[in-house]
Amino acid sequence: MRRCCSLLVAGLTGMALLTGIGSSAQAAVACDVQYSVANQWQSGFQGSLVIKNLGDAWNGWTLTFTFPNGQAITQGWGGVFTSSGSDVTVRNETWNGNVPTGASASPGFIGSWTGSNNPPTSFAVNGVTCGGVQPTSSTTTTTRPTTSTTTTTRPTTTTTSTTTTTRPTTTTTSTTTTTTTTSTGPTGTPVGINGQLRVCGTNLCNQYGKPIQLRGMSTHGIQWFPQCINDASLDALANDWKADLLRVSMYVQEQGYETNPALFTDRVNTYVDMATARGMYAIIDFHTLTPGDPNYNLNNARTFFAAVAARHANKNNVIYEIANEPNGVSWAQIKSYAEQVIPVIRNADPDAIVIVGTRAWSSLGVSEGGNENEVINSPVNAGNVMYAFHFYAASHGDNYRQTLSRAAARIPMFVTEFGTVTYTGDGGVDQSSSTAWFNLMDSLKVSYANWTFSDHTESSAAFKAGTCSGSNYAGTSVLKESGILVRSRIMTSDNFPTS
Ligand code: IDC
Repeated sequence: MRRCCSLLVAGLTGMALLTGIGSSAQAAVACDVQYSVANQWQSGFQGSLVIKNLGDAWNGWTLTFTFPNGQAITQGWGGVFTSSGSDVTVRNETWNGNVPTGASASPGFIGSWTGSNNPPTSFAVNGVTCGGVQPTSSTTTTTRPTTSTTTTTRPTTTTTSTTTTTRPTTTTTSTTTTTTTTSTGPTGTPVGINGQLRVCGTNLCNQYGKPIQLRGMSTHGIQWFPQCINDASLDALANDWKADLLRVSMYVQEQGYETNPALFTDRVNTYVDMATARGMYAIIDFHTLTPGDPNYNLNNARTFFAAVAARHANKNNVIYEIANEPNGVSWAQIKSYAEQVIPVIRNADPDAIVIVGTRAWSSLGVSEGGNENEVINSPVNAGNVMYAFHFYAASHGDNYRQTLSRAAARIPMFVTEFGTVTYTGDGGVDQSSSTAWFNLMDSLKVSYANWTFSDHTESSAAFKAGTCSGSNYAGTSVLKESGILVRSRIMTSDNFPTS
């Protein structure tokens, strides 16, 4: 987005300042608003606002603006949105009301539009007019696919906001590249057989309404091991390992998404397409880890999931995992985060399954002294939702297995990440604990993805170091102990019900 028309208006208010009486000057209000359309489809769009404080510190802010073409807000975040006709008011949330000089707040929203989607006008903060920025013509309209062969868009343009903000505000615009996707997986593949999944009771069910278990692998962080995700490695995963599932692990911090949203969104989309072409299910893992409160990444989550859900809405094999491992945060806060992110996904992709991370590194609270009852007693207020449980076999034994057993009888559970080693991702493979875990997950029909489909030197990685610089990924000669064990379990017959 190119900036234009920026305007600084300082409103000096209060008799004390005007007369020079009194020691505390009244606040000078000055602001600059940048507006951009991060993503747009047939009837909807995602708008982003960056409200920069160019005056004295704000202790609470109210932004007003006017839509010129009858657009309407469907859902907002990073501020409390209300509308009267075309006039929109956005008030700060409790957590972003204090904006020091030079800092910004970054609300965003999903809106509807018809005709033309021109940018809003008359931006004002606390009653004082701000500069507004028009988006450039680089935003394109995505046609929402309705048939099985579709044209979709892939982000190729990155626009980075020029303001310094407390939360990342980088936005992307889309330009068109043609790819072909099909709404059913190739015949005989896991997606070809099972189709669109849904939660039924406490189970994951296929298109025939029958419980199934998906077994597969998680990538390592895609910022670190993209070299391990390629046509040859995924051919081996699908055909040699006979995996049903690829979890695409996109860290948000640690040189991940927040450093380049467009690049990582595109990388995730590419990997999802590669899994789709091979008839595997794909979990899009928003890999929050540190900080442990997923709400820290709420704005990023909304931007990211709006983009990927719109991109994959016509597919039947995409599962969204919205927070990898919450930690040091209450279940109430995780639930609140989930109930704000899920509508963003559902708005674009209404029938997709969403997996919600649980307290204490997705241990259902156990690793911080809790248990599954906090979720059972207060489930997320949305349908088609499952809950994540993670374990590392050399660290987590019977107590954790009993927790998963009890929980799976009450709520839909999905082991989106586990290791055969310790929770460090390293150390010796615990064959007996791992076997007990595999047997338990099989008997409960709980689906799983193993950490990691990479050639990291740590023992949790399936491949020997250096494998990903070669071209052979099949068989056991390229595998370390964990890879050999996990492959031997994944490759056993799925016996998916077909009616
Ligand atoms: C670990 C990786 C390691 C990397 C680290 C960075 O194995 O190479 O340096 O992340 O944070 C989890 C997390 C997962 C961890 C993994 C092993 O979801 O990100 O990966 N683990 O520590 N939870 C429990 C264990």
